Amino acid sequence: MNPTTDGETLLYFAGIGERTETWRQVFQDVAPEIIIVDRDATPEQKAACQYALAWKPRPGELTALSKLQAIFGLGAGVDGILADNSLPSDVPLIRMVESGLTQGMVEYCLWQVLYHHRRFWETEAAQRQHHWLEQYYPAPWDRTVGVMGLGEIGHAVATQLMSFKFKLRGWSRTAKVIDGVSCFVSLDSLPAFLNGCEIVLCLLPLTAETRGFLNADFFAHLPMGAALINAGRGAQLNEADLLAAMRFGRIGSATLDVFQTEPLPPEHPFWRQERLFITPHNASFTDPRAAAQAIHRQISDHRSGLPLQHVVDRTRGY
Ligand code: NDP
Ligand code: OXD
Repeated sequence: MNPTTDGETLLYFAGIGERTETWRQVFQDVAPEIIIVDRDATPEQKAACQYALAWKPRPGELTALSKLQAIFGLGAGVDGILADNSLPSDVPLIRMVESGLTQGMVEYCLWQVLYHHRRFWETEAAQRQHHWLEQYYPAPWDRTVGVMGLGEIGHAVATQLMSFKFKLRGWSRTAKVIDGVSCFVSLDSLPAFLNGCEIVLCLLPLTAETRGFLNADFFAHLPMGAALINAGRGAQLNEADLLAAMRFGRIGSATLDVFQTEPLPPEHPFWRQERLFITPHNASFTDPRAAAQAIHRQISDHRSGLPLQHVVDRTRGY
């Protein structure tokens, strides 16, 4: 059901179709004054929307919203929204920052770092053979783990890994100081960051600079047998280069949550690659209730003349 438009706060939902009702319900509970307008609304109803909530809008979809004052991304990554070349350039785009999304990523990264650190697939395979495997692994303080991206999520992940006493490195575009993490900055320091990095986690946004950047050159800086965990975006990875690096043993094991094509097609060679672990882009989710609360706060602030938070810098791309 779409609303009348007089004097109301209207939020256009350009998200994932089957979830519209969930979001409508959540907004009704959390912020009843914000009315969800969906794709089936009339052109007049759409034109009256002051705000939009989007994940991968259809090209041109948001240009119909002539009164738009801000676009909220449904996720932390806004590449699916920026992919629309007709996106109004003067409307602020806000990425999702909410504690449930961050916490899910922390859980996922911790799980996967420990999985590769302890090579748990070996004990799983041994169990299937009824074999009592003698397995040895280094102490975490002898294991170097690198976190690429030290933003909202990368910083939280690095902090959690620190409590497990790994030798931690971090890499970002601008300089950071994080207690217990050796921080590296920009492309110039990438070789030094990767040199000796046994487990590397990619938590970068997809931008012009990061597209295709997990490639043969990148892998060549890692020690033999390194583990790669990519929960950033699939387009950051050169998939053929990863398969070659795994055949050659440069990459000993990998976990991928994100792919060039999602869902990953059944015939994709990744499904058959040994020691390559796949999760279906579910490292974390935006929690609708927490997100509705965050958007409600932002809209209230915006309406009172306060600045919006987490606005994407369109020139940087994140
Ligand atoms: P932030 O914007 O808070 O952080 C991004 C980090 O990446 C920053 O530290 C930034 O550096 C760094 N960065 C960006 N570009 C470069 C570059 N060219 N070189 C080096 N460092 C760079 O984003 P979030 O932490 O909230 O999210 C990160 C990404 O995680 C999202 O964009 C999304 O793609 C992915 N994600 C995936 C999910 C999943 O389920 N798989 C769920 C949630 C997020 P600086 O600090 O210097 O600006
Ligand atoms: C995100 C995601 O960017 O879920 O939030 O991928």
